[in-house]
Amino acid sequence: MKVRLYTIPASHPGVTAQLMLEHKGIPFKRTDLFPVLSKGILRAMRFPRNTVPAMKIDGRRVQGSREIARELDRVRPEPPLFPEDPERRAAVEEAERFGDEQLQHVIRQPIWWALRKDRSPLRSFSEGAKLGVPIDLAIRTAAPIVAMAARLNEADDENVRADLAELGGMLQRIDDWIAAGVLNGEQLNAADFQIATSLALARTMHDLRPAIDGRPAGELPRRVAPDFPGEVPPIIPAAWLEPLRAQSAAA
Ligand SMILES: N[C@@H](CCC(=O)N[C@@H](CS)C(=O)NCC(=O)O)C(=O)O
Repeated sequence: MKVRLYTIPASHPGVTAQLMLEHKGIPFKRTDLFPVLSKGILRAMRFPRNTVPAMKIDGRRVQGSREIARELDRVRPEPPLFPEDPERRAAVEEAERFGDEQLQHVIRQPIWWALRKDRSPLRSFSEGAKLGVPIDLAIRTAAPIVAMAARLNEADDENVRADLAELGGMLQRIDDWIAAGVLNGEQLNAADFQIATSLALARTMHDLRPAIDGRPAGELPRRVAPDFPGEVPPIIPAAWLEPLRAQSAAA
């Protein structure tokens, strides 16, 4: 089997795909793309959409973290990423969809917002990156890319404040799934890989880490994605964090 994964350094769904490949024991090569520029490159490579993760597997193109999970189960059934029992599978798929369609973006926006304000954490996110150019050069020339990525992701004050107000409820939902045995069970599933990497990216923000670490949701990224790169020193206004702090204290 010949597999190449296309991703962006520290892309949370990109790491999801990578961890699932590793979990399956499938050898693969990885190409890291620059954010924003990735969009044109993926189109030029005839992927149907312009986001990572994207994967070529024996010449076939598979794009999207959820599509990749299903393809990996198809080509290498063991260990399975979805339970066999239909009810349990439906629960895992619901959690996975939440991770993909809701949680990912609620974490993506604060990260781009923070990097736009201060690019110095970029180096920590580029740990182990394979961009094809020296990391120093990539970081020195990153300002327009970061500004564009923040704009394309609508990472403005208003949206980030709304994300942070929503995050407490999302963490509670994850705690509930863990309590119900849907997440963080003995055998890791596709939803674990999907959600853990968003939580791991959130934990890179020192402002968010305390609200995550003291609860069941905090165990998932430390178990599933302990090597997730990146450190973002405090940068978020205290008032924006208040709803999250209050929710975490209540939990
Ligand atoms: N939710 C989808 C899409 C993921 C997505 O939006 N990926 C981002 C990186 S985290 C991307 O490719 N962004 C393009 C860019 O930053 O230019 C998935 O899980 O596959």
